[in-house]
Amino acid sequence: MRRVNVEELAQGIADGSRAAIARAITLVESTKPAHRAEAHHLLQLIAPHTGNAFRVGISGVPGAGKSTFVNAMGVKLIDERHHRVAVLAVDPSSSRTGGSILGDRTRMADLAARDDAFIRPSPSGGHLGGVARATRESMLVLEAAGYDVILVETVGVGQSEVAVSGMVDTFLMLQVARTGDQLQGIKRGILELADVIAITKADGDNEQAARVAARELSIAMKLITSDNEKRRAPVLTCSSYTGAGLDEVWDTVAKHRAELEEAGTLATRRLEQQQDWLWNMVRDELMEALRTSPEVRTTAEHVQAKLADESLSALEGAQEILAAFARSVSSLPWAERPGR
Ligand SMILES: Nc1nc2c(ncn2[C@@H]2O[C@H](COP(=O)(O)OP(=O)(O)O)[C@@H](O)[C@H]2O)c(=O)[nH]1
Ligand SMILES: [Mg+2]
Repeated sequence: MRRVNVEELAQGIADGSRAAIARAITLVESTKPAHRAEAHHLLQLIAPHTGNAFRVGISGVPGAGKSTFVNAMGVKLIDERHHRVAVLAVDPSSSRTGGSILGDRTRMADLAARDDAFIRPSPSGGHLGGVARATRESMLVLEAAGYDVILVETVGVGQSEVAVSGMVDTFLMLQVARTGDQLQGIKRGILELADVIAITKADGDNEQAARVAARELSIAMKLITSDNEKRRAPVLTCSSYTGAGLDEVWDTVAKHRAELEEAGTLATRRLEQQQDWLWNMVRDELMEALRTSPEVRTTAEHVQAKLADESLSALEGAQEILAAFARSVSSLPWAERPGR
């Protein structure tokens, strides 16, 4: 990526230029130190124009119908409710050439054709922390560009759910019912993150099974939430094919957000998210510095060799590696340099 004029980029975002938005997202996705510095500057410039969107997480096991749902719901929100809709994804396993994204692209063709939609696939590769950071910063770019609904699709394998619930206002969980089969892929920890649950593909032969599943899950949610103060997530059914139930799902999702706002908990929730992010970023930067430090690498090789011939304990080895890290810290861009 060639060098960017960050002020110009911020202006382009404010003007809603798709090219500027795409470039800004590419910039915040980059992990190169020079790009990170530019990204920080950019995020500072756009900060006053962020935070105004309704941030919604959408989760469910692969094949649950998330992308099809996002397409149908996104089109509805634009055409009928006059929103501007941005779609992001958190999928640490994805690669840009991989099948899942191509699949998503075709499943979201109707939405992609709308002027008021912006769809960005998950940043590829890397660890969850990096992907989540890029997604969160992309969300800020899209808010500054005037998108007022941000849908964040996640892959439904656990950790990415937790990351996404840490960046959205309302978390919508999609579930599928299979005839004669109990609900698949339900983990209690994940269900507890859900603010609203929808059983998808409630159409044709599957409609009845979806209703039964919704009833069962509703009862299960009662049990899960009975032991704490947590509000019980409502369970609905919908079909992205027929459109049945989509309005109810959105109304329920919007109601959750409205309740947060009325209770004053939206601000609290976002502040808690900021605090989590603060420490996530500190942890990520530290791990990255540790991973890339030449001193640490050299020392680690020694330590591992000594561990192998039992001339050193793990405890002593850890101390040596930390000492090597401490010696290298002063050369890091964010390290304070006392006495200068
Ligand atoms: N019958 C029916 N099939 C659906 C519906 N939504 C999605 N599907 C199908 O389910 C499969 C998985 O959908 P997809 O959106 O890619 O799921 P994702 O992996 O959760 O993003 C595809 O073959 C879709 O055509 C629906 O509302 N009704
Ligand atoms: Mg998908």
